[in-house]
Amino acid sequence: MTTTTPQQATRTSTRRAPKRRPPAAESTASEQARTAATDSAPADRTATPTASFESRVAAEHPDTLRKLYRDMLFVRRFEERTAQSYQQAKIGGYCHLNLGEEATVVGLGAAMRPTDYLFTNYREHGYALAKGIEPGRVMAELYGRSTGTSKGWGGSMHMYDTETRLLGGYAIVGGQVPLAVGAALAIDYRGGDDVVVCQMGEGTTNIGAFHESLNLAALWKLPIVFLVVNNQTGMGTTVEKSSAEPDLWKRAAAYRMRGERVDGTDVLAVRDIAGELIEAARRDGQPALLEAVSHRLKGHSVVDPAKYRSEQAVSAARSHDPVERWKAALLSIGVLDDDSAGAIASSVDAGVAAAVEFADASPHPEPSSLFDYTYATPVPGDSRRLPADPLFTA
Ligand SMILES: Cc1ncc(C[n+]2csc(CCOP(=O)(O)OP(=O)(O)O)c2C)c(N)n1
Ligand SMILES: [Mg+2]
Repeated sequence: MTTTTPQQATRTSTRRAPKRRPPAAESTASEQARTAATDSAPADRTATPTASFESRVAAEHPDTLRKLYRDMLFVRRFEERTAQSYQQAKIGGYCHLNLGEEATVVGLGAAMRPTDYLFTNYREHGYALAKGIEPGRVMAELYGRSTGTSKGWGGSMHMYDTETRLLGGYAIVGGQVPLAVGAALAIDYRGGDDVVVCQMGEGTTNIGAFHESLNLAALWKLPIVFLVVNNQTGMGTTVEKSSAEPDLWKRAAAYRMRGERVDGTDVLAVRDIAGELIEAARRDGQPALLEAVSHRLKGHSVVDPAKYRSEQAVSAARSHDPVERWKAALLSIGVLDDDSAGAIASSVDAGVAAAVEFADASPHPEPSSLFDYTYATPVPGDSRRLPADPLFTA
């Protein structure tokens, strides 16, 4: 496809030419590839899977299949243990779990390079693990201990780790989206081929900043993939009750961006399409939106009994359990048997227990360090008043 789209025709060059890619005039091939990809119809891959589940599984090395199972089971058991520790008052504040979303979390992790950046919402423990942060440091952050990812001051919703490039953990719905676009802009300016992935829930697609961010990402051709985890519920509100267009992947079309929908309970499907979109962003600066459809197995947060959910919705969620589904698939093709499944479960349980032990044995942060990490650089006149301090000092 060589026709000039209105988008190309009106693109102005007030911005500095990105270092990462050759100037437009010299990049005919990549421009063509990008235009073709943008013009190709967005796809709902849940409706038309490209290949059968069996043939996709058969194409993988058994070790890969088992590792995906182990990683998903780790997230599952880690989150179950987190809920237990919360009930024991070892963890405070708000706490949201990835139960039911393990295939999306692990599939995405398998598609990203270690140097790619990840921004998430507050439901991020699994993503922190998938990005490669030591489980003990993740649990320690939940426990509010100084060995945690944010030195114990962030808690469940504010994990952050520059080494593995998890740039948060954001409690404000949509707060991460403009920041992620800013990171993608920084990559574009500096050069290099890293990509930003910005995870969010489906409720977030109705926040103004979502639209502003997609617009800029498309206009400036930034290396970013927006991952919308459609667990079909924002707190207690269904996607149909909150979104005029509940096919969220179609929203990409408003920005001439590639949009895809994938079964978020199918770890291989998530890994493959996320990988494709991430590589297109890396290669051509082509941003994309990926909607991963899954089910939230429990309430919005650990204290939510989710009484608003019908029995039908609960049993639908259970029947789409990604970890059980994957285990059954691997057992049926002989990649797992009872012994190997048991060995994986034992090693996962030991890993989670070690994380809890590490967290529990770690010290609480010193109150005097409360303000040390609020800003990256000193801010004149910033208040350092602790809760019990007088309002005014003489
Ligand atoms: C700006 C803003 N408005 C409202 C809230 C309260 N709130 C917290 S989570 C949430 C629902 C978000 O749902 P979704 O984006 O689908 O994410 P999920 O919890 O399903 O992962 C709301 C409304 C908030 N944190 N920030
Ligand atoms: Mg949701």
